[in-house]
Amino acid sequence: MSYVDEVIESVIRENPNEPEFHQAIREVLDSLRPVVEANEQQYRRDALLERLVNPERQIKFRVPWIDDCGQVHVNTGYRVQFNSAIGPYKGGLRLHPSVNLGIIKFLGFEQIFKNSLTGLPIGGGKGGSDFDPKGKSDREIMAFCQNFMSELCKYIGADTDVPAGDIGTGAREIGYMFGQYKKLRGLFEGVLTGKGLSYSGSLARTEATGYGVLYITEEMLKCHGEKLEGKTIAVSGAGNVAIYAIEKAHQLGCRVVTCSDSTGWIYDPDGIDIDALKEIKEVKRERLSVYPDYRPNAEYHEGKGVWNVKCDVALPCATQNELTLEDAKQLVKNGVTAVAEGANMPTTMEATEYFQSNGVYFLPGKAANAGGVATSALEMSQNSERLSWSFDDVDAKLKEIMINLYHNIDRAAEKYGCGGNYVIGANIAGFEKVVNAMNAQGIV
Ligand code: NDP
Ligand code: 2IT
Repeated sequence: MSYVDEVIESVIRENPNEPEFHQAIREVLDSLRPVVEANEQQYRRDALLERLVNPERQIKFRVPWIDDCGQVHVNTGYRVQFNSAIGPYKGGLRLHPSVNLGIIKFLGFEQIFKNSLTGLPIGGGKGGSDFDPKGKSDREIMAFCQNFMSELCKYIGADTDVPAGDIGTGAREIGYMFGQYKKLRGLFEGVLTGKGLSYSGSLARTEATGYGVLYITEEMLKCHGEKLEGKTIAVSGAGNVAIYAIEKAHQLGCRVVTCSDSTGWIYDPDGIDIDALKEIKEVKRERLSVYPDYRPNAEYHEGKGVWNVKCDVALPCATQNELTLEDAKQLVKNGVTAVAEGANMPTTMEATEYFQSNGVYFLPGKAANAGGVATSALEMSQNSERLSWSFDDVDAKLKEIMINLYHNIDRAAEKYGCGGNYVIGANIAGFEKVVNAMNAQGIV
């Protein structure tokens, strides 16, 4: 059996009941086959792949907190410190009832390669909790965040591990966590990114993931002789990534006709009204069902459905495995030409393969959504030098990073005879830098 297959099998055997983690491992290792085969003897001797697929450390802890009625609840907190070969662990904190160790491990594993692709010195990590922020009061959110940080603060630090936002963790949660870290550790340092601007956050971090998705998609289309301008786009999600992907798409002359949340989706033939969407989601924290109150021409539908709408470009920006083979077939039938993953692993493996074999340009999340963590690394730089850069400076750096990233994965795919396959290109390019650093640092 090949070394890659042996390692995939051992991961499945040793980590049962973690399907998302298996999926991420399989996708990455499958595409690393040409590199692994070329170095098989050395990699086997050094147990390189075993070291890559096993987190350096995984922390699991109890998070008790008190609700507004005086009832105590207990959630589970996680931080998986996956790989620090190229820098301090870096990656978001997900707060969602679906969170379990396998989901955090899949996200942490992906983060290693994504962070490597940014070209910046950040290792891979991820954390979160099965706490559900929906419907909670501000005080309850604060109580949870403070108790979560009371334990997490023992394991993180500006030069050790720097968490940030992800699903369910936005500026409000980061603020409460930062306050608690500072109180317990007595340190005002860049221990979290996505901080508010009044306490050393970075301009453009809020926008970065969504903007980055559009910058890289524009560059990819340009290199294939096509223009992004004028395209009709379907977006899923209505959170941080989706909102700023829609905003940038409109700035670049596209029309985004859909968005969604976990209860339903919107079709707005005139283009999603970004001010209304921000008001609903960022200010009032409401469901999308109220969107037609702002835009009488728009339709609200319960359940799933954004991928049935005719579009040129699809940007899944909600969650893992939200775009299935059936959805991919419908999108191809409707003439989609490009798909870029704003979320982490939103496209199932079968759907990805269907896009690729039907000539759709496909950018995987670890490339397409890397602008968020890249800008987090820029926030770390600003914190280290105790300076704040202008919005335009950060945005220009973000754009440059996304353009370089595209060319880097494009070259890697070409080098291994898989031109245009950005899944392979991203995995190989991300892997090469991490392996180089792991080899240089010995068996640790
Ligand atoms: P938010 O919490 O801001 O928004 C998430 C959106 O996705 C919401 O509209 C939410 O709907 C929807 N959603 C979440 N879970 C589900 C689910 N199980 N089924 C259906 N819809 C769901 O998160 P982000 O925008 O920050 O994150 C979105 C994706 O992007 C995630 O995959 C995340 O890992 C990834 N990502 C985020 C980055 C960042 O900087 N924030 C950077 C790179 C990737 P509802 O509100 O109803 O739950
Ligand atoms: O998935 C991701 O890249 C994020 N949630 C952002 C991580 C970060 O550290 O900014």
